[in-house]
Amino acid sequence: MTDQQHTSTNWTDDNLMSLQSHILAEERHHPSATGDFSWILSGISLATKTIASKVRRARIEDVIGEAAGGPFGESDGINVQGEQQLKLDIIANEVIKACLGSRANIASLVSEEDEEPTILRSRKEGGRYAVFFDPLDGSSNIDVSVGVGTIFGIVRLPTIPGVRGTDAILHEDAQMAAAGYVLYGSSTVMVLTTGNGVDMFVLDQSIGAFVLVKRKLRVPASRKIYSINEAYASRFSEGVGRYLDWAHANNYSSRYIGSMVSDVHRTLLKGGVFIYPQTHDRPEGKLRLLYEAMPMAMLMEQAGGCAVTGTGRILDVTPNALHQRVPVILGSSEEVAHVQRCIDV
Ligand code: AHM
Ligand code: MG
Repeated sequence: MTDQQHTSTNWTDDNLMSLQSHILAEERHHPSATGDFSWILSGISLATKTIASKVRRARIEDVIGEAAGGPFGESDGINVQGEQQLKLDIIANEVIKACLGSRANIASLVSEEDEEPTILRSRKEGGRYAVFFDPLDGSSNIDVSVGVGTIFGIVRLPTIPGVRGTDAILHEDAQMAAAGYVLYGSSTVMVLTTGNGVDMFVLDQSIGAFVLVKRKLRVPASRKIYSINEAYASRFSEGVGRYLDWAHANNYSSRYIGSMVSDVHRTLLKGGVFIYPQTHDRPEGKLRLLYEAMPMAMLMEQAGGCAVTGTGRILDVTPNALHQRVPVILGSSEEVAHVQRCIDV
């Protein structure tokens, strides 16, 4: 092989690359890297592999259905949003907390299933990050075997004296450093960004590892697909109504699974726009800012797409509560622009 051939070859494209080796390789490009991400992501990898196996065995192990109090912990079966928890929601939450609790650099965990953050350690004790997660998004679809997922965001906490706990998590200087989701679908897929593009991994069950299948994923700039729960049309704003009229007149297709991870995954790979807007009865929308909207927004922007609330970028929203909700419009840049144009009229 000539020198020319040697330097132009991207060796890793042909080689088997696990999530772990990928993160270590990425960190080598940053001389100041401390190994923080590899440590946290190995915990997320372990947790999501465990959840994947539980999701696949849910019916066999009889963990489909609603949670009650008792054997599944302190919960009375209703979460902080007032929503009925399913047994698997609680199991997935416990698995993630068990896998991340001992990671020395995590200060706190924020979960959809817990009213308060789990504070693990202070900054003096090494806690520099918060991890936000929705342990099992779309779990109401589990009993019909539709794809569900775990969404996560890793947030670098501000170093301001006296700012700790929930105040640090909600502080405007808290920075989303990494985000991703794991889709438990016909295959188990992890989509991840650490701020340097978006990479996709598939869980190879035979070796028990997430394997890199696609690096630097780009969302197509346009595609005539919208994804929205159109049954709520009479409760949408005029702007969203105008967009739907425009989309109908322009031969768009509709695709809505009702499981955010699946809908966003399709949008990322095929293009289009995913919309969960505010409705008259839910003026803030349904999806939660910290552990649903923000991680998906970071992924979409890193893949070249857009993610907005209708009044600005999702990533520019300063949170005011752990379980705050926001309207979500995300996907291909041109498709998001069409929605925005109709809202702005
Ligand atoms: P969950 O976190 O309670 O599972 O709710 C979030 C889910 C999303 O996955 C999905 O996009 C949305 O709720 C569907 O809501 P709707 O049934 O109102 O269309
Ligand atoms: Mg959710």
